[in-house]
Amino acid sequence: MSLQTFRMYIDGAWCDAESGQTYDSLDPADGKPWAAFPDAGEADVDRAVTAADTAFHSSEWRSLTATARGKLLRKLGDLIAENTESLARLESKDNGKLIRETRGQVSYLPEFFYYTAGLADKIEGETLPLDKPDMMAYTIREPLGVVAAIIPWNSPLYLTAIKLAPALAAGNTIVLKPSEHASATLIELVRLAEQAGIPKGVINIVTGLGAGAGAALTRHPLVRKIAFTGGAETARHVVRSSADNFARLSLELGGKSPQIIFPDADLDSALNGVVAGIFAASGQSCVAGSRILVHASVYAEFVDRLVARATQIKIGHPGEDSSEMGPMATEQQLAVVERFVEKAKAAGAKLRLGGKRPASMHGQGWYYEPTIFECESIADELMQEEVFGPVAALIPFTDEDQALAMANDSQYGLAAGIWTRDIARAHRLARSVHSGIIWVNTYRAVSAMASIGGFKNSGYGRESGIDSVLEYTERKTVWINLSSEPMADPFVMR
Ligand code: TXE
Repeated sequence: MSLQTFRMYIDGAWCDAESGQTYDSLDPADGKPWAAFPDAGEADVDRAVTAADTAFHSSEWRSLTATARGKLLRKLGDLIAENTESLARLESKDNGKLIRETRGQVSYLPEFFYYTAGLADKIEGETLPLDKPDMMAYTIREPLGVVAAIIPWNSPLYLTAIKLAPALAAGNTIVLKPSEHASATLIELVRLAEQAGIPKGVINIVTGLGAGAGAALTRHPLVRKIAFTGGAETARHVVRSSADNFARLSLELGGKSPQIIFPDADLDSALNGVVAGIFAASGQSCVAGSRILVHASVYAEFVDRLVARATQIKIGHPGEDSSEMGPMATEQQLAVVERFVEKAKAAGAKLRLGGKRPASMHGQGWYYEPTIFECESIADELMQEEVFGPVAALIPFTDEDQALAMANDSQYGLAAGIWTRDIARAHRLARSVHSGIIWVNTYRAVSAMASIGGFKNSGYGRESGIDSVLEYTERKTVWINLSSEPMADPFVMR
């Protein structure tokens, strides 16, 4: 079967890599190649960044008012809304995520563009109450220049929307680099941006491998900001690259998020929250609730109920509406999960469910069963390391102090779920758990109005929400001398 071919978009033109090289994308549901993408090299990346820089300084882009930029983003949101089903199907094919999930994500995607479009003309400066009566000063928020957006494979459209919309709302230009494992939907997004009338060079996309196109992009001297979502090891390369160009950084790096279940919680609801947290998207979610801390008085009952519930999960082709868990997105990620599971077994963690590929999907791609372990210690690898797969690790706690200590005993700090009906306890823990998102009696809730981002090794910077546009601006201070006196002694600071 011939492969579907995609092209990159640089300076308003669709193109191949200068070298003519391509890479294949594999369908996680059968492991077979289905599409080919240009494998961009240094020269292609340089062309894309130069085009973005030229567009940034062009009168066409600079003379657009912030309100007009907002209108372009709204138009792009409308076009996404008109193409929800095809985008959702494509993303499901590309990264193996359930069509139920991609449809839900893409249906909400326009909201990020509408909300951020509204922020474009509300980027305001301040007048400073100076301690110098003869002077006044005010500030202006200016765009940074070329933004490099490095996107992973787990939720390409969503993770791009929360970078692209604020970058453009603030007046920057952008070069997108999708993951080599899931590049297709970002190309379609750029096609819609072209239709929306976004001027040439403002959005560019280079497809390619991380060590090639990704590294060339993040170290390019004209890049002024890098917005990165991905793994911690790759982030370290990106941070080192930014030592060359001093680009600003925002990093969202995943986590090992705790779900804390108290005995007074609605346990039916907590059960669903735990299933959503670790088995939705086959656990390939930055906010996966992968360590589950349960009060000792309900621990045994909760584990049994979780095992019973997870046994019912319907593993199936991601494109079928009835499937509840699809494959892992890549063969490498499946191997990562298998390695973690084997090590946990060898270390003596108690396997309660799964721990293998499902026999029902034999020979059909990269599926893995919902897997449940009981751990002895919060120091166990499964309690500390991000697996990024459908592997839940449970442990009992005896009181709130111990639950808090366990929750914070982590290198990560992205999200946490707290399940209790005790309102004071919920607020106490919301204050003291070190993570960027706290969900009380819910999990995996997302809104354009709410920021996401981590503490500790989960990264820094915030995306989405009212401040997201400010992350793509720099403050400038303007001083005005109000005095009619000539400027005095030039050798004294004023
Ligand atoms: O991601 P990478 P990988 C975590 C998860 C997973 C691990 C590794 O634990 O097991 O990361 O996943 C580009 N310079 N998350 O290896 O490498 C790459 O091409 C510049 C958490 O697939 O981080 C892709 O576009 N760019 C996460 C992007 O970085 C480089 C989502 C992410 O790939 C590069 C995914 C380089 N040297 C994985 N090397 C989350 N936070 O949701 C690679 N890239």
